[in-house]
Amino acid sequence: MEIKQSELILNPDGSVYHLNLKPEHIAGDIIFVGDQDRVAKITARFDSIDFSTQKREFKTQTGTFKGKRLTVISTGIGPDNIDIVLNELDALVNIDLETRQPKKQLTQLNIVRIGTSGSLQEDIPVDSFVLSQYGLGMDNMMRSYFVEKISESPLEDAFINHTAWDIRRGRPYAVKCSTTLQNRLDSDYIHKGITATAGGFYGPQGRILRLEIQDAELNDKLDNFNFNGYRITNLEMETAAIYGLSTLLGHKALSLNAIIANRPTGTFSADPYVAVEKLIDYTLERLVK
Ligand code: R1P
Repeated sequence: MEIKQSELILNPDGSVYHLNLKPEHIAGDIIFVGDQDRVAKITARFDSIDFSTQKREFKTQTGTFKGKRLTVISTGIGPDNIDIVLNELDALVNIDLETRQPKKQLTQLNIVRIGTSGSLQEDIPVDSFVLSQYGLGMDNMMRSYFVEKISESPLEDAFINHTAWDIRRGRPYAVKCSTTLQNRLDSDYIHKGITATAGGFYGPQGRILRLEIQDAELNDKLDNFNFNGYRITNLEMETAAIYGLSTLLGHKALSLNAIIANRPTGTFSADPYVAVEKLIDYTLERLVK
């Protein structure tokens, strides 16, 4: 069935609506960052850049690093943007944009997020790195899809019981990372665990400024949650949605975060850019290994 113009919107030049990309503009290995300024920080290390574009918060550059073709794209902030970025990237490889038909032969992308995040554990200090073995979405974005086909319901149930989760906030969803990418990008000194993903920065992440929040104890409950030895290491805004949509669409995804804040101790990195730069170097070297 042909996908209608209103459902898969293309720009006059044939590129996908928000990302302004055509199929030839992207590599099979894609790095996601939140901040659009982080894109150039990564591609400054490249041998060459052969494509650049930007629309709104979605900046893309494709080039080669040590001979490997890589695309870097900024997703902006939050799971709503992940819905746009992943659906449009998938359309670039898995939908014939001329005939508007899904392809029979599907292409699998490798997606690695290089993000920043707040730690929920005292022993995961600022300037350390976290690899997300699971994304735990408290943001509901994936509930528009059948995420339960691929999500980890025992983990979700344990989390709901532990936090006395108010179901009016929607059922949290838990999705595992790609173990293939984990094996490529892991190392002993990287902290590992569950990354909780919130749909906002203040109330949804337990920050109280002037408004009362629905569960002021939520961060403490996240901090002491344990599921079969897995604890919640950190809290940010994209990982669960990336894992959910990538897995449903048949792509591989892994999220790495530089810890720039420690919520239990109330500390913030003296220079968050240094940790991000180190994580960029680490990730690029592992991707070309
Ligand atoms: C909030 O300040 C933003 O920073 C974190 C959060 O997930 C959110 O996107 O990640 P990035 O630095 O990758 O954007």
